[in-house]
Amino acid sequence: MISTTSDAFALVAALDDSNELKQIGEKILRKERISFEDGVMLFEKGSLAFLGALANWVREQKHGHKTYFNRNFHIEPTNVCVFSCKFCSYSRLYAHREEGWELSIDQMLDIVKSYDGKPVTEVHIVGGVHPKMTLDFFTSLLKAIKAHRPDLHIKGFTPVELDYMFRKAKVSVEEGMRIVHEAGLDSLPGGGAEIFHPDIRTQICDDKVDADGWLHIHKAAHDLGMHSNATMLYGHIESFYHRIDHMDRLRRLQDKTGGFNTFIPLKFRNKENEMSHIPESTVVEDMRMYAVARLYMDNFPHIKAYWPMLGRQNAQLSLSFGVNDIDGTIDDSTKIYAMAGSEEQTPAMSTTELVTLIRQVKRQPIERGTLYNEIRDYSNVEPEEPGVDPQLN
Ligand code: V47
Ligand code: SF4
Repeated sequence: MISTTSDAFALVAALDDSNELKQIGEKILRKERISFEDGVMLFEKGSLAFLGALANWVREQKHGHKTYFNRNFHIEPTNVCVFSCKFCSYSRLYAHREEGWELSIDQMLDIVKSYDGKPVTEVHIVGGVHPKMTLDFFTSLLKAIKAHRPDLHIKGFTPVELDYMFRKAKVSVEEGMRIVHEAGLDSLPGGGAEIFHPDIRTQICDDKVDADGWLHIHKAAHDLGMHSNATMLYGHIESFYHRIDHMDRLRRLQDKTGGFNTFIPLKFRNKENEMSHIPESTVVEDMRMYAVARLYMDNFPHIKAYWPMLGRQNAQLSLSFGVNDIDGTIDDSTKIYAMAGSEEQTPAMSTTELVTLIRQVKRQPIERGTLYNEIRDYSNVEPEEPGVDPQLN
């Protein structure tokens, strides 16, 4: 571990003899913001060791060894979708909707009820865009969940789903956000962002909400006091320039609102989709991605590795490359990544497994709520010991 800033300066000097990279490294260690060009340069020229040392330093300055996870489950209302994103392995076009699934409000409420008495704190609701699942349908769902379990944090719906619902209901973004918030929606997940730059977006997901529409919806949520996350789908046809452009748009909105909690780089997985001919990124590229994200997104408190997509060992590795959050128990309740070819075909981890995974790489496991309120520090809890923590599932 690099304990002091002077150690870090020495390390940066030793690791790289390119003057340009050294200057960027020193800027970071002085806690100055790096520029767009600096970001592209880090991707182009930064070695894994250089990026990793800096990103780990930033991570430890912000969070020490703390590594967050939560106890959550997903509800995927439908995989029928009117859109046709080329990277999506999960959706079935509306024209073939008999091949997909559509859950009723009662079925979704039954999923929530199946967690009665279990110490989950969050439900993550996300799915395809089904023309029959309207704003009214989802406000009824939100109200029903809140009536049943008021303390369960509902993180749900991407701007792709919200934009479609609001348009169909003929309400403005601001009005629509107010309606869903009042019905019980607590925060927004990060999905649907993909790559904002139109040169790439028009090639991979031409027909859904564009960058400005995505950012507008998150801004409207932040203006209501809600928090949200942001993702980026990387490792396909985008260049380093497009990745920095994407992060820069988010960084600028965050300067205005401060409403984002977490940035989540999502590795493109290539099974069973229209982009299957594109090879997946290597683990080295994945770690470089996390590291540059930590260095560029200076105003985002947290960087998350989503373990169902990355796999458990790579999620552990990412904790040395700027990541301080590995999402949650999930409970085998999402199909998005299994269908896209992830190693994790039935993603579920008990709290014991998550705690062990974090401890194995000498980090401090902290259970959090969705908004990063600390629920429990597992540093001194022996989860394997029977009887110590009756709540461990
Ligand atoms: O927007 C779809 C991605 C996202 C593929 O906010 C794919 O806490 C890789 O956003 N390869 C939805 N990725 C999931 C999401 C998310 C997940 C976990 C936590 C949070 C959070 C948000 O899944 C989509 C898209 O970018 N995706 N297909 C694929 N083949
Ligand atoms: Fe539909 Fe989302 Fe798949 Fe795109 S990524 S096709 S919006 S389910």
